[in-house]
Amino acid sequence: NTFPESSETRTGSTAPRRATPSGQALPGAPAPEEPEMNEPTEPRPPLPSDPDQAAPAARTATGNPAEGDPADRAQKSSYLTTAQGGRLTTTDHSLRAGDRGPILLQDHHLREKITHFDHERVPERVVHARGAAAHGVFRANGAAKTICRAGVFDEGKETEVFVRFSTVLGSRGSADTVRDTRGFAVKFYTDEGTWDLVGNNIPVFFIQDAIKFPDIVHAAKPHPDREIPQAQSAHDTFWDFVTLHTEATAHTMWNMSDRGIPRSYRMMEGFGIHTFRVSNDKGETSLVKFHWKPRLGVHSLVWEEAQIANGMDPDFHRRDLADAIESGAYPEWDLGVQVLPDSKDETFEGIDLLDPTKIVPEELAPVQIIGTMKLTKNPTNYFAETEQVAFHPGHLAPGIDVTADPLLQGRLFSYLDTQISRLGGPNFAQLPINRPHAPVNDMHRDGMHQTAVHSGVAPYKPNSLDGGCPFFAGSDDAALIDVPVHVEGQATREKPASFEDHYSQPRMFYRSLSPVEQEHTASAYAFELAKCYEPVIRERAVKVLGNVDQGLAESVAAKLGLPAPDPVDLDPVTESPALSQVGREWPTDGRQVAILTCAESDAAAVASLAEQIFDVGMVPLVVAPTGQPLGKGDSAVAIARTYFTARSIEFDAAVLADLPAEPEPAVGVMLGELQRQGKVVAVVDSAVAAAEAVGLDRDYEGTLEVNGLSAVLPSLLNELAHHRVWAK
Ligand code: HDD
Repeated sequence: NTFPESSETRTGSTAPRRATPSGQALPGAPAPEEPEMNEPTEPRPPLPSDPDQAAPAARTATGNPAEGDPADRAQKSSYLTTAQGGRLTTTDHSLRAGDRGPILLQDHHLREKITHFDHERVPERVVHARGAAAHGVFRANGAAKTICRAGVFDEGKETEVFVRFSTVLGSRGSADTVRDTRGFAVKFYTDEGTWDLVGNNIPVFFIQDAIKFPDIVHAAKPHPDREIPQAQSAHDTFWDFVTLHTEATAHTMWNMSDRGIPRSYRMMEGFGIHTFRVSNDKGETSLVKFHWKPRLGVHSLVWEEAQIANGMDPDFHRRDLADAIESGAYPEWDLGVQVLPDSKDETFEGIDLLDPTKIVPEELAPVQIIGTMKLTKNPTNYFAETEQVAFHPGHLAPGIDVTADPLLQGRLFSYLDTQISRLGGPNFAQLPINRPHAPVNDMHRDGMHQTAVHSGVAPYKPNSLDGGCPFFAGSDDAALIDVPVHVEGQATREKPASFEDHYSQPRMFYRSLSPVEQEHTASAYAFELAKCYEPVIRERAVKVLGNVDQGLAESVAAKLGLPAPDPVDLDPVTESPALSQVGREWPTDGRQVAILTCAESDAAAVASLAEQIFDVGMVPLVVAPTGQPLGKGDSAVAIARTYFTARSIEFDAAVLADLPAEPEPAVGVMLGELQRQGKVVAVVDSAVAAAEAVGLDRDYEGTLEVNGLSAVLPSLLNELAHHRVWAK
C-alpha cells in the first residue's frame, strides 16, 4: 500500500474546508467554494486503508533460518529498555532499601515487568485450544472458475495462507497424539478479503444443530468435579451423551477409527464438512463440499504409538510439522471440491446436503482438484500468530456463500463472539496475523485495544464531510454476494425427517474399512468404553453399535465381557472404498528411518546408507549406545539418538546394522515395539543372530533380511510405500 503524502492528495478537490468553530476561514485556507448540499454522488477512488489497518509490510514469520540472518530472529534493539523506551542498566535486581532490606514501591521497572508478566496469558480457546500452525501459499489451477467467481480460484493465482491444526478437547498444554478430531483451519488472505475455511480432519460432525454444541463440548471435556481426564473422550460423560444422542454415531465412529490418531498433521485429510453454495460470473450456483488431500497420503498411528508418544513426546505432531518445514520438506495438500447440483431440495442421491452428519461418498461425486497448498514457513512467534489467529466460517470470498445447514448457521454467530472474550475486545482483526491483505476501510471505531489512529471525521454513511468516502463496491466486486435463495416457513423447533437417519452412514463407513482398520476401530471402542465406570453406559453403547453393524457390536461386547445385543434388521449399504486408508501406495517423503548401530559398526557403510536414505527424501536417524560419533576424522558419523532417548514412535522403519552379540536391552524393547506396530525392520545378515537374541521375530512379515547395508534401500522403499506391514 502507498499512503497519501498530504491531506490534499488524500481528499482531493472536494476536501472539506478547514474552518474555525465559529465558521471563519482559517488563515491560509483555500478560498471558499460553493457548499455541497448533498452527499457527493460522483464516485472516485476510495481512500487507501489506514496505515494501522493495512497488512504488515512483511510477513511476521521469518521461517527457515537458512533463508535469513539469524539475528532476524533476535530482539530488534541493541539495548534493553522499559516499555516506554528508557534504557536499563540491569534487570536482575529490584530496588531495595539496602542489600538486605525490603523492595521499594518506586521501582517502576520491577512493577512494569511483573505486571506485564502477570497478564501474559489470554483465555485459551474453549475448544481447539492446542494447536500448531504454519504459513504457506495456495495456488489455484483454474478448474473452479466455471463454478465459482472468487479470484482466489483464478488459474495460477497465488494466495498467502495461514493454517492452524489442532486437537479439540485438550487444553493448551495437553498431548498431541490423543484420540480426538483434529482441526484444520485455513485462512486465505485473498485480494478480495480474507476467506477462512474452518474445517476438521473428519468430514462429519457430532451434532446437526449448533444449539447442541455446548452439550457435546460439556460432555466431552473433563468431568467438572475433578477435571479429568484431559484431552480424552474415554470417560462416562462423553459416552453418556453420544449414546443418548445418536446423531453423534457417525462422528464417534470416525474418531474410534484410525482417523482419530493421525501419524502427522502432514498426513491428514481436511474437510469443510458443510455444503457451501458457490456462484460463477453468470450468477449460476452449485453446491460444493471442500476436501484437502495430503500429497503424502492419509496415515495414522497405531494406538500403542499414540500412547507412548503421549509420554515420550507430547509435542509429536507439533514437532513433526515444524521440523519438516524447517528442513524444507514442505507439506502439500490438494484442495478439491465435490460439485453437486443446486437442487431445490438440497439433496444428492438421497443424501441431505444440509445434514453435517452425512458425507457424499467420493464414488458418487468425485473430488475435483482446484488448487494446491504448500506450507513453507513456521511462525516466528507462537503467541502472536498461532495463539492470536482468529478464524470465522463467515469470512467468505465473493462467490462462496453459506447454506442453511443449521450447524453452520450457528457457527456464524459463535466465532466472532468467542474472539471478543478470548482476544479481549472487538479489534482483534487489527492483530498482525488477522489483518486482511486486502485494503480495509471499515467504519468500525474505538473499542478495547484499538491500535489504528483513524483520520477523517465521518465514519458513517451517507456523509459529505469525508467526501462521501468510503464508496460502495459495485455488484461485480462485492465480497458478500447474497445469492437470492427463496426462504419461507413457519418458525419451528423441528428438524427434517431426513435428519433422523443416524446409522446408515456409520454402517457404510465401518463396512468400507479393511479388516485391520475394523479391528482397530472395535478395539478403540472397547478401550474407551472400558474406561467408563457406569455399566449402563457400556451396555447402551453396545446396543447403539448393534444398529450399525452386528459384527462390530459383538466384537466390542466380547472385549467388554458383555452379552452380544440381539440382532436387528439393518438396511444394506453400498461401501465407499475411498474411506479406507489401507491398500494404496504413497510417497515415502519425510519418513524417518532409524539405523541402529553399536560402537563397532562400519562408519563408512552407515554413512553411505544414511546418504541414500536422505537422497530419496527420507530422514535417516543414526542410533548408538552413546553420543560418541561413529568412526574418526572427516568421515565420522554424527549420532542422532542414543538408546536412552530413542523410542519406536519416531521411526517409520528401522535398519539393524552390525550389532554386538549382546546388544543393548533397549534394542530389544525397540524391536518388540516396531514389530507390534507393523513397521519394517531390515536386518543385515551380520546382525541377525544378535537381533534374535533380543527378540527379533524372523517370521514377522516386516522382517527384511538383507546382505549388507548397501542392499537395504530398495526393499525398504517398497514396504514403506504401504506405510505399514498390514499383514501384521
Ligand atoms: Fe468450531 C474453534 C472447527 C462446529 C464454536 N472450530 C474451531 C476451530 C476449528 C473448528 C478448526 C479452531 C480454529 C483455530 O484454529 O483457531 N467447529 C469446527 C468444525 C465444526 C465446528 C469443522 C463443525 C462442522 N464450532 C462448531 C460449532 C460451534 C463452534 C457448532 C458453536 C456453536 N469453534 C467454536 C468456537 C471456537 C471454535 C467456540 C473456539 C475458538 C474459536 O472458535 O476461535 O467459537
